[in-house]
Amino acid sequence: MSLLIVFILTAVISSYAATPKQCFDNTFHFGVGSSALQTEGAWNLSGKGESIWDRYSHDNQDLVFDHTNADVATDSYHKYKDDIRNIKKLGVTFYRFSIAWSRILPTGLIDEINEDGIKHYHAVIDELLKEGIKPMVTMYHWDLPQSLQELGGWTNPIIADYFVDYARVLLQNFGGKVNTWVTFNEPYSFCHDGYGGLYAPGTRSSGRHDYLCGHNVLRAHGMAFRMYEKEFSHLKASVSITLNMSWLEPATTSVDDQAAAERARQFSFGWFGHPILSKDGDYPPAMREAINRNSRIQGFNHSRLPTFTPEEVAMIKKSYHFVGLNHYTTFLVRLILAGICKVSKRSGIIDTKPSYENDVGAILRQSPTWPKTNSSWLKVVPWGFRKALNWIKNTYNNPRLFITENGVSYEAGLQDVKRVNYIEAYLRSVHDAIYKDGCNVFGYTYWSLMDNYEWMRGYSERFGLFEVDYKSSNLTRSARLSAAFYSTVARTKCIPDNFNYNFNNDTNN
Ligand code: GBH
Repeated sequence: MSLLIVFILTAVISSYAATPKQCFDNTFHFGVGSSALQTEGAWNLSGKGESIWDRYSHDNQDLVFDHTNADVATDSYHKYKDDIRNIKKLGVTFYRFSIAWSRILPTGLIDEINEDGIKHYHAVIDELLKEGIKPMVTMYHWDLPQSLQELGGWTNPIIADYFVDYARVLLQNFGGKVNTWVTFNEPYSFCHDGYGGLYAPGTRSSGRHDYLCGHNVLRAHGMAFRMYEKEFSHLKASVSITLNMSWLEPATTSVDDQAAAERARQFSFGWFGHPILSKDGDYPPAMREAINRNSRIQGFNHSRLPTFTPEEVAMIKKSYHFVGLNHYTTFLVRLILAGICKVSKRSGIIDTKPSYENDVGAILRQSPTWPKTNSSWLKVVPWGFRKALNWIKNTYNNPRLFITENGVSYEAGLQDVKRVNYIEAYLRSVHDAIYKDGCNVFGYTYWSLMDNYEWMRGYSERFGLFEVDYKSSNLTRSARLSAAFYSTVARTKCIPDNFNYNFNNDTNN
């Protein structure tokens, strides 16, 4: 009996020793991320204009889960030095954060530049550079100046010109110090959830406003990228866009569900990925066909999906130096023939209401066996990450990818073993995608540096490596166990096999 135990132990130990440690190349970057609205606070200080999230959270308290707003958030507008000290402690090499359009241009337009806003971001960037941390700056992380929303926001084509004006102001002022730029964070989310659903501005026009938004965001991105090439290429910066992709796995092996899953991928990542990354450009054919057909049946004279001119297709195609990817979770996809039905008065046949969901013709759910987190939409499915990376590799000829967000929310508490396990499992999946499958991934960003304002979920969901004590008057930040774990990864570029659960946990304010 005891011999047997010794034998098993030896086998287990030697199998551990035989597994090579998973390490990333020395050139692989590790960092952490955040966004302006979710952290800065100071929503109306020093000349900042109102954004759509300021307006929406003030006017619709009942829609925000804990009835909060981002007026103060983590007060990073004032506490950015503390934040940067924490980033420094992690030993990561870059910080991804966003600039608030309405802090630079309070009305959204360039006739009025807020010098205090410019000064503020210079101070943040200088502090990062002083500490040897590279800034990666997102130009737009959902916080549109409210005055532009009054013109229809992203549904009005003129906004693309205004965005280019804003992007130019950023490059003129910060281009000498920042060499990695992301034009947009997750257009899928702010167009579909924002214009098609309940996120700000909350127009709830699925299958119409969200497509208009996506169209103008693609134009704005392409135009900003070409403006960079023409006016700022001497800076030798990298300009990218961040797209999100949940892995979409067919719910069954049936041909219908396989096709529905691929169509759902084309409608989500492909909506923005195909125009920018594919050889032919323009919208994915599957998306064009479904929306044109449904629009016709529904009695529209024009497709609800707008059309690019050939010049626009060419301008948008290949408008990137690398692609940013946000990935969190996986869904199972099943075909639906008709979602919300009505009988068409014109044709008499069963018809669907105009909506994105009915255009996709698929229904998404998650397996009850997948581990839960503190976000209803986020289940722990590490293998989905590897599949998503491989799908992008195979669909778009292996573009250079930078993971701009990956992370998880759990309940408050510093002993966040579950978050450590999530990061470890997802990183192993990324490692397999790179070293076994040849995916071209060159960086990883944990979301988020610290707990912050989670949009419609207020402060109730916590994604941070650092915990924020919202009850303390100085919004104390404290390192979680996961901060220690991630710090080990960032410093050694290896996923530790035997993680030593110790970290210097002095808090600072
Ligand atoms: C990212 O979006 C954002 O870029 C980041 O700002 C955010 O903090 C982070 O995720 C964590 O949430 O409420 O069921 O309708 C991730 C994509 C899109 C996922 C909106 C949640 C709403 C799901 N998100 N979605 S639901």
